[in-house]
Amino acid sequence: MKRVLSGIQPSGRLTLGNYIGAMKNFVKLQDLHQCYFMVADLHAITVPQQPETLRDLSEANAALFIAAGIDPAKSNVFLQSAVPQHAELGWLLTTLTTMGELERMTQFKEKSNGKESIGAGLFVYPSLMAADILVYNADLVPVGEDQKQHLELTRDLAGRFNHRYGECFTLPEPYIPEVGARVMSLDDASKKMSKSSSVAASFIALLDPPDVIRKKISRATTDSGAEVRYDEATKPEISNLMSIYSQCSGSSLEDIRLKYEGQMYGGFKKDLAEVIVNTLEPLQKRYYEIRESGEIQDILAQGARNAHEVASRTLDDVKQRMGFLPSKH
Ligand code: AQP
Repeated sequence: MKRVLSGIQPSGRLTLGNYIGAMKNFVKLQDLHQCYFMVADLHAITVPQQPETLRDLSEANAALFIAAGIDPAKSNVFLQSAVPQHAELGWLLTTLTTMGELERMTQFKEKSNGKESIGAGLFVYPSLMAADILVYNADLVPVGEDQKQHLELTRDLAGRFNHRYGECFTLPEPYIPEVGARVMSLDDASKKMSKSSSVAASFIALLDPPDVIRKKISRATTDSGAEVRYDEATKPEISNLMSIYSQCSGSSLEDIRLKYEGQMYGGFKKDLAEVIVNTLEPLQKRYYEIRESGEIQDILAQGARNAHEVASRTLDDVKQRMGFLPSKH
């Protein structure tokens, strides 16, 4: 049995990109491995957040994890901020990370681009992400394609620590879906679908009502042709819609191409909207039940207790190796 860690920032309402790129694999992996899934609230504050919104999104996103099929009897679901070892190991690993490594991170370049004032937290974000993973000695990290570079840095930091202080950390492997690892924006297929986008038409939120989903898909940008064919280079918009269709329906890209051969985009888009609505309907129903029941508080508390147990053992070992005196409390 391997250990699995992943998390999603409560920086917006979870999207179909988060679901296809990461959450579907969370659900798949929990039957085989020991899983830790966190609401990454400490990461979310690397860009400004309204306290009320952060609280609301943290709870809503945790409920969406459960609604999407994460079973609290199998997986540990918790808030990152409820397990203080993340932040402490984050600091220790920051001291092992070089400025050059952080400057090369494409997510930092994208998120800081054009901003006058850039928080230092955004810069050191990857060291905290490394701590999230290494504090559980995770073997596998289910993420979308955009997180691959951060995972590589995590492996480098684990190797660097082990080299300096002796074998302590497992080198984690990314676990990335073959189709849907990078779901693109509905209005611009050169950008990934993002939950923090200010353009609501660019993403499908997991809680979007059916009519909103239909409207967003019917307005999704496509090329001026009429061929439903997967080709990321020349038909990025249709390719994106096809991979969403494939991930939500289970049909292969080739089956989808054959089904819509000789048809215009309209019919394909109409069916795609229904495929998405059918995927999200049970999730939305379960979400509202969970919110109503109030059970999420207990789930998060139990998840944090279990996470704390493993994380504190790792941190004690790390601090002893680095030369800190044991603290008595
Ligand atoms: N468009 C996407 N396609 C596939 N996977 C995606 N993920 C995010 N967007 C897509 C995956 O979902 C997880 C969420 O990670 P995160 O919340 O730490 O931040 P992110 O990667 O920056 O995701 P967002 O939705 O774009 O958030 P914001 O807008 O706050 O930056 C990761 O596993 C990610 O790969």
